[in-house]
Amino acid sequence: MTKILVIGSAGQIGSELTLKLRGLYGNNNVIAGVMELKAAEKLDGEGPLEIVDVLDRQGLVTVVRKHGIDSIINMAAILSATGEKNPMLAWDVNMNGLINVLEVAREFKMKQVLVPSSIAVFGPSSPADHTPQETILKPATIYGITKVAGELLGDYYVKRYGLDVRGLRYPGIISHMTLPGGGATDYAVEIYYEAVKNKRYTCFVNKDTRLPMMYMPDCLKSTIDLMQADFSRLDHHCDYNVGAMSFSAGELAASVKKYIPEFEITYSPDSRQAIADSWPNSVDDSLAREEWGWEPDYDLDSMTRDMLRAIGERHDKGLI
Ligand code: AKB
Repeated sequence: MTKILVIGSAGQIGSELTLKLRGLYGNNNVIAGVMELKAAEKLDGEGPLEIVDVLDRQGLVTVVRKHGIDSIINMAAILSATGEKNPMLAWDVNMNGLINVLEVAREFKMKQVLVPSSIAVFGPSSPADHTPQETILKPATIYGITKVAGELLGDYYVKRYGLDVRGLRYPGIISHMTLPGGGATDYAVEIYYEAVKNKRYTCFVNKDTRLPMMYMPDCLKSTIDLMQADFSRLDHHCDYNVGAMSFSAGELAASVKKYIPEFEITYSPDSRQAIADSWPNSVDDSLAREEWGWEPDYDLDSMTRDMLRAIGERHDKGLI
């Protein structure tokens, strides 16, 4: 039986992925790696929990030995907006953290490493619509630079050491269990919370800003589908485009308004506008569809209904 360590288990994707994997592989076979214990409330009592700082290679080795870890999912990263505030921190966590994970995986001859990439690998000179898998990668953010380097590094470990490293380029991920932390796509989550709580939202990108987005159930599905794909069928390894939906901030607001007619939105773009403007409107994910059968389930309105239902229930219980 495989033993998976999820680093960044308290984060937006890590928290839900850890629970999903525990459902698939058994609670004791999925170890939650968190930076601090209090960040892991949602995972409490569900299975093993360890303090893992991706920058502490020796600490990582100790956890790997203790649990007989044979696969690592590295969700620890500094995202785009936070990265622009602290570029050296982004470089340190995203690059030195990744090298630690890859080196430990190599040393322990692990079965698999999964390292997410992002649409942030693209930049202003990449084609904006239906952005191809193979195209110009000249990102405008430090986060994007680390993600391009991370994809190349992962591919290098596949070729040079025969390590099974995989990754996919997440679009903006929308979810209601754990808030995202410091990305330029965070408005697409905030809007739902503010619509439920206050019936109004001031959006930090303008109405016409269009980005690729994905609902959490599809994010989990794409991640697990790629993890479980037959390695011999993969031509690419660390850089799969995965699309689900693409909408402007105005279209997102219109979708919310269908279910909360009194909802009002205003637009007040800040420094995150430039980051969003440097990313694609939509991506071409035909390779993921061909190589490992990728297919999303949610569109904008089905996601909106589910987000408003889930956040509304928590609001009614006084939990948010
Ligand atoms: C961010 O906004 O930085 C992330 C991403 C698209 O990778 N959500």
